[in-house]
Amino acid sequence: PSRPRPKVILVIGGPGSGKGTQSLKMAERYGFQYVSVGELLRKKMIHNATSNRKWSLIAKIITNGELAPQETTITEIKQKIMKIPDANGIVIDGFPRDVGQALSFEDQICSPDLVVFLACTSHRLKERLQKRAEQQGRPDDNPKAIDRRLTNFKQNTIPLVKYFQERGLIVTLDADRDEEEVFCDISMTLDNKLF
Ligand code: UP5
Ligand code: MG
Repeated sequence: PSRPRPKVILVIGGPGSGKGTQSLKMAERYGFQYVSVGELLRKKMIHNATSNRKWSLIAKIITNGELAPQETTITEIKQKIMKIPDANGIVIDGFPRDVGQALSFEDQICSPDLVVFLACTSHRLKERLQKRAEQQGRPDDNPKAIDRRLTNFKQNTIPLVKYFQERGLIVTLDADRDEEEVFCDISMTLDNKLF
């Protein structure tokens, strides 16, 4: 008999809400493959920005904290997912960003099994990103881009969360707490809803 399709979990939340941190923990505990859409786009833009006009434009967009074009993003995700070997599941970090992207993902790739929304106060988001900016320096961790990322998130998140709520796919977790506390809720949710 053919194997069932891997479970697909989407992790959404504001910039600095812990999407990367928690998705990696999920991948480790449940043997999921991990896909960070932001990382995918950043790698591609660094490789291609000097030689390719489309990607040099996208590099500017991302560095300013705006969203890359939807079709490019979907194409990148599709290519990445097709290369993934057999897996229990796939956890996708930082996608979708708005309802249009959600519709396009469902149309072109698949319906998610679960959406995890990491809810966090703006104050906490800023605090975490400022701290990270001092240590690492992602191109979009500057004050202006952080503000753009927060504004974009606020504008798009309510309709997106509502969209997934209406389909009974989303769990909202309080991500304003310690990493371990948040992950404890995530594992309880996954154990209950997916296995
Ligand atoms: N940290 C994490 N959890 C903590 C906790 N519970 N308590 C205390 N500290 C905690 O965490 C951020 C920082 O906080 C880290 O230093 C961590 O140690 C600490 P992280 O796990 O990195 O949070 P995350 O939500 O992943 O934050 P990130 O900055 O990555 O979020 P963004 O949404 O801004 O970044 P992403 O990479 O997803 O997207 C970047 C850009 O790519 C977008 O702005 C956009 O330009 C582009 N993009 C698209 O265009 N389309 C897409 O579909 C996706 C991305
Ligand atoms: Mg991240």
